[in-house]
Amino acid sequence: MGDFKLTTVEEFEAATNRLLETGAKVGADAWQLRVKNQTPHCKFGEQGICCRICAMGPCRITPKAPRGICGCDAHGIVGRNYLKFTAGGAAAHSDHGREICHTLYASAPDGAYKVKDPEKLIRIAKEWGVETEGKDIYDLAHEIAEMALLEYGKPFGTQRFINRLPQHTLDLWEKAGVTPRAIDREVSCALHMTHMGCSSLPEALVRQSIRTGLGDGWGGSMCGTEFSDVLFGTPKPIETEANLGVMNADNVNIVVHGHDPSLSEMVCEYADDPEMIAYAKSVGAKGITVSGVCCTSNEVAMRRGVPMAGNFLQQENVVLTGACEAIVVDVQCIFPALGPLSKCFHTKFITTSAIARMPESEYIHFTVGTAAEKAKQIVKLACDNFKNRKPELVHIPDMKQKATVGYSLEAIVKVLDGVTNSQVDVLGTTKPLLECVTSGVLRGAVAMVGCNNPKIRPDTAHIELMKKLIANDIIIVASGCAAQAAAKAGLMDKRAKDLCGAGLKRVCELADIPPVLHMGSCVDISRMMVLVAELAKDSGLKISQLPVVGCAPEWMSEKAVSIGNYVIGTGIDTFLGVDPYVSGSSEMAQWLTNDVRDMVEAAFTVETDIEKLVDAMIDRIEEKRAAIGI
Ligand code: BF8
Ligand code: SF4
Repeated sequence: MGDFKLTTVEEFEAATNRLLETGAKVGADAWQLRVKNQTPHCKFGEQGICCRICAMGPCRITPKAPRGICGCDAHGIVGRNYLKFTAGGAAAHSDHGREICHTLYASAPDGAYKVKDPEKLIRIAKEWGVETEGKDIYDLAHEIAEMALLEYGKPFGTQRFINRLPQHTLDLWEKAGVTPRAIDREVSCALHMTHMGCSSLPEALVRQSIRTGLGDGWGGSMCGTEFSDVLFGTPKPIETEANLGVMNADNVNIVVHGHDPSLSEMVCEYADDPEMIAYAKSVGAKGITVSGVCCTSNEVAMRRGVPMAGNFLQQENVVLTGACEAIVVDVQCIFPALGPLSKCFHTKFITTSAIARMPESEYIHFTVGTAAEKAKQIVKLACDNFKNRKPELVHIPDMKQKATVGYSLEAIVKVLDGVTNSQVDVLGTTKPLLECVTSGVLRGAVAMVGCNNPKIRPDTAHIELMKKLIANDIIIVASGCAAQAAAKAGLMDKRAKDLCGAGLKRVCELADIPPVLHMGSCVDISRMMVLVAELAKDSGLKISQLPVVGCAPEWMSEKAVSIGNYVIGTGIDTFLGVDPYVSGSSEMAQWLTNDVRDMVEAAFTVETDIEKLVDAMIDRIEEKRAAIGI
């Protein structure tokens, strides 16, 4: 293994503590302090039994007061809260997808946004029954973008991308009444159902949660992924680095944070511009380093190899280095804390979207039409800020790991073909991967996704689970902040193959891959859904029969709940390390962990003990293998 060694959570924490010392010197607040002020959390909120959807309340359920003023019981209140949570997540993901469709609609051969993967565009057009022969690629892009935008509000019919699923899943959905209609309709219907005096029946609320989630996963998120690929290129394996050590004290540091690649792609483009690099040198820096936080980081890492400064609970750390000239954000998962925190340093906190406005930020309204000009303005502003750095506050932890990222479905199919050298067609097939699984070389796969949450020691669950899974010959596909946790630890370094069981190690060697494959941002969990659909079709099995499970051990956001719903909705058992505020209703807990299986052949397991969680996943994978006789 040479000098390769994983970075431990203890080392992450030591680096963070050193940064918090700088923070204390300048009077900065930090999430570690705010968690203390918020603990213990409200018990009613924790159990999901507080209702404030009408002005007769708020109503809280206790043994003495088992019903709200309208008569709603704990099960109805918990169920409505759960559906609202899902709707918030589906709306956020899908609106991100919608923005990408608008960007595609504005693409032009001489504009800021071009079509970088015309083949993928043509493939989707054919899938959607659109004539492509002899058509100008930009005309086709605009036609497909408009069709995609109509998926959000079409009055009739269901989502186009669901035709990628095996017939069995479609039949199941029809029977259960969860086939997703227009994306906005599912969100809207969810909010209608949770209005005062509508649904309070757990079964109905769970059903619509699944349907709303499926509208996200097989609708809005899938549009986000597919059309980002068309615009910015379908990811291929690429080398990068991860953790705070990717920031460079000699350079102007720009950190991109958020989710929508329309902004970050442009910032990266201009940061690479020789004119801008010369400008950075003119202000005394040696160059410009762009690094990322959260999913925007995943997007630019997958396509450009831009290094990853960190994940969700590390966002304040980038400012605490004292070496961040600008943190540029678009939407989602951005701490409002960055406003006051950046004021303690020289950092410019630049917000760019009308969707995410925050106090104490500099707002540079970014639109597709003004993208080039605004991106240039942002890079220049960061360079101009270099001189305001306070050298006595600068400390960048010397901590980073190498990572190979960029495993889109297309890339996975291609690299795994190297294992068996079977024939591939245009998109390729998942047969080589299936052979590895059926032969037992690989026991199965886990999709590890989601956030950090202070309720779990940050990154511990991700890293410990991954270590044990790969040691048991279970390959991991990861996205979002889970993927960044893996990269920071070193699990996306190809040398991590030595931590695997003999079977997975062999696959890593033959295919030249790390044991944890970076599949992208959270909208890219749609890539995982297409992968399982392909595996099911290629094997003739049902999705629910595949030895594959999902896991979000440190999740925190509404988006994660929407994802959870579409992952189980697609037939994949999902393991959560944080309870989705349903412990206050035995009926809701029963529905989500058991009864929902009758609708979609999969359910949630909630387990806060990491050891038990990983063992439960391994057991489930082995049960599934035994059931199909492999
Ligand atoms: O969409 S994993 S903290 S960054 S919500 Fe957010 Fe969670 Fe990170 Fe990406 Ni996903
Ligand atoms: Fe209370 Fe019912 Fe109003 Fe909810 S809807 S706040 S339970 S009265």
